[in-house]
Amino acid sequence: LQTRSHSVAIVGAPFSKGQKRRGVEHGPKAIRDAGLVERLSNLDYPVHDFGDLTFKHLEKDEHFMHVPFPRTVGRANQLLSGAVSGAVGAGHTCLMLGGDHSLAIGSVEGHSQQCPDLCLIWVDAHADINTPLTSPSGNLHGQSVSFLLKDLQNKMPQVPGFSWMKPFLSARDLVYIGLRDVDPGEHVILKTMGIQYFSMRDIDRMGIQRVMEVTLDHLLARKQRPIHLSFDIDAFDPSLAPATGTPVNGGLLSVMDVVEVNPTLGASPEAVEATTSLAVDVIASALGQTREGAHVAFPKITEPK
Ligand code: 4U7
Ligand code: MN
Ligand code: MN
Ligand code: MN
Repeated sequence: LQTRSHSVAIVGAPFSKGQKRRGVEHGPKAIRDAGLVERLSNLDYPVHDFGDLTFKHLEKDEHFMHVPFPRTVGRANQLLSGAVSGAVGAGHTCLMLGGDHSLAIGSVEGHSQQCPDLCLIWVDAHADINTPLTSPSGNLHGQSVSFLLKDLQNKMPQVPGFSWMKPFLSARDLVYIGLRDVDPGEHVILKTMGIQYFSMRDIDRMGIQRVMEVTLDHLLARKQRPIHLSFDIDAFDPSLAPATGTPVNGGLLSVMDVVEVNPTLGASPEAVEATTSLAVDVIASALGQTREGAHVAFPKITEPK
């Protein structure tokens, strides 16, 4: 019957310029409205909601090659980086609510300011590791990881808006879970860099329990270190739900992103609600909620008088 050693800081990032569909900027509000703070409080976490960041759209922001809004996305990530770094520096576990997945650039970068030895678990249907030169769409939410990896540095052009950061992550400090839609260029990158990944097919064959064991062994066997969990809601498959229960068991989860929740895309209010409550479920699971129930706040079995 312990009390939580960590508090959770919520950082909302209502930003959508890393891709072409609007609506994903409403993600933070939709996830909060699905009862996030109450769920975290029920898990006995002190919650510090830092509110939403305010992002500017830059007026003069020409495409870079076929990449839209590079400066706007770069600036947004610079702002987010500071917020995440501040929250982690203040001792919180940081929960970043997106917004589109380009925000992982600033979130992971800010985390690395405080924890240079972090490792990254990327749960997603997509690898988001296109460079601007391999990207079929140009969209930066499909390129986030390429901005983080040291090993890709000589394949990356100078994208305007990103001169504030340098890549810092090694390929061996990254594991993907849930891949089922990888572009040809991305596949070459994954293979040549020797990045560990588990596709949906691997999960079907190995089971999620084994996948998590191998993932954590790959990342933590040499030393214990902080985990950054970047969770794209489009990864969702019911079999993945338990995937996130594990990282926290060692108390290591340091920053979690929950991105790509777009409440304007649901076919009905029910479909939207199903998605947002899944988002809250996955956050609660990652922060230690178990299916047998939370049992941190019940001091003693009640006795008859
Ligand atoms: B998300 C894509 F081409 N790979 O690069 C691309 F299929 O953050 C999709 O994972 C990227 O949702 C998806 O545009 C980005 C495409
Ligand atoms: Mn995705
Ligand atoms: Mn993604
Ligand atoms: Mn998406």
